[in-house]
Amino acid sequence: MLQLTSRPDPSVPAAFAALAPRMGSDENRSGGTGGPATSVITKVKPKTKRPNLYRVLILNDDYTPMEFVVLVLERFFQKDVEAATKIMLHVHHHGIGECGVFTYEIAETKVTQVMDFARKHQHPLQCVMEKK
Ligand code: TYC
Repeated sequence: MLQLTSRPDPSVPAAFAALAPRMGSDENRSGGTGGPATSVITKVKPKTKRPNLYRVLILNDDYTPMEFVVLVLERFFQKDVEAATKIMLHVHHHGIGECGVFTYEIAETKVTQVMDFARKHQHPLQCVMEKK
């Protein structure tokens, strides 16, 4: 966005802008030097940023019961029984699979919840996160 400084600068809080000496309409033409009128062009950068996203993955093992993995996917990843079964079978056959994609703190919480739940039930199920 291009903007002339004769308009309020959105990056300067109003309280500070109010402290600056006000220029009369003739003063702004030359700054009192008798020189030509000048304008400073300011670029205002839009400040919205997309968050970093993380995949939460579960790993296959030989001991965790299939029904337990389906329960994990239903309980912590809001999957219905069909979607959960499909992910569980994908992991069973391919070794790893995606449970969901989340911002950092949510992904970290999911990993902790799954690991705590698996440990409590004495299953070796592993859950990890990776940056997308
Ligand atoms: N391979 C396990 C079994 O045969 C099932 C399983 C699926 C375990 C997915 C972990 O993330 C997993 N009982």
